[in-house]
Amino acid sequence: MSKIAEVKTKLEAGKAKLVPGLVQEALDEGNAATDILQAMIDSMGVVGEKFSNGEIFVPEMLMAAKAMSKGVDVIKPLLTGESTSSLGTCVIGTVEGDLHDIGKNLVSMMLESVGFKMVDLGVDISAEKFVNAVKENENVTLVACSGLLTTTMPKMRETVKMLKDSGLKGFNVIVGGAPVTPEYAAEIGADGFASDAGGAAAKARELVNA
Ligand code: B1M
Repeated sequence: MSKIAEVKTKLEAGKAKLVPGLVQEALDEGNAATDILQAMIDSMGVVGEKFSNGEIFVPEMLMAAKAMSKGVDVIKPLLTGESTSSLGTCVIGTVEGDLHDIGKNLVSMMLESVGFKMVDLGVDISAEKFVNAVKENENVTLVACSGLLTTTMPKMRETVKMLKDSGLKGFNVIVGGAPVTPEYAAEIGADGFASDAGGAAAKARELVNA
């Protein structure tokens, strides 16, 4: 079995203690960090399918999530690098009612790598908290809202609306997450949408430099 395949198997089994070592071994074998990351993202898809099929339950999903986070820690320095530009401050968070943070963390990592100073509010963030963070931090040029649950998409709408109605200026709002579509992003008044972390960094740079 290839090292990447081993990473996938152990991640899907939620082996958080084994995954970081296997990720390091996969790197040592010459695999690209981006390929290992993609393999781990694919594995989370497999975990999601197993959950949908009733083969696993929330605790197993949680263990897989922990294993993924530990694996990402190993490759993070290779993916981010040193940014020299400054695109201002980005406030990022997962919307209210939603506890998923792996995608949000990847987006945060990529935004940092293209030159944003990141203020990560975490998960389950109300619209009001997003607005307060824009008020409390200097030079906020971007607000990034992540959401993974269809049930909390109305909270994303509420967040974008409250940010736009706040009277605060100088920033764009970008949204994303598995159930979010470009059409939905436009409908709720977001300035940008991306389907993955790399796309979020590209879109953010485009918005801020416009
Ligand atoms: Co949850 N969960 N979960 N879960 N979970 C999903 C999302 C689900 C699709 C699983 C399924 O049913 N197949 C489903 C949602 C269905 C729906 O609403 N459409 C689901 C459910 C139902 C639930 C619970 C309700 C289960 C329950 O309790 N009965 C519950 C809700 C809790 C809550 O949030 N209130 C729940 C709980 C959990 C755990 C806590 C156990 C755990 C999360 C732990 C954590 O994040 N620390 C968990 C996990 C791990 C998953 C799956 C398996 C994996 C999510 C993940 O990390 N993917 C997920 C199934 C799946 O995704 N197929 C599932 C990897 C990650 C890299 O991808 O987050 O999509 P993702 O991020 C991507 C893009 O979406 C995008 O970029 C990233 C990659 O480059 N992106 C952005 C994300 N944010 C962006 C922002 C941007 C731009 C792009 O701009 C700002």
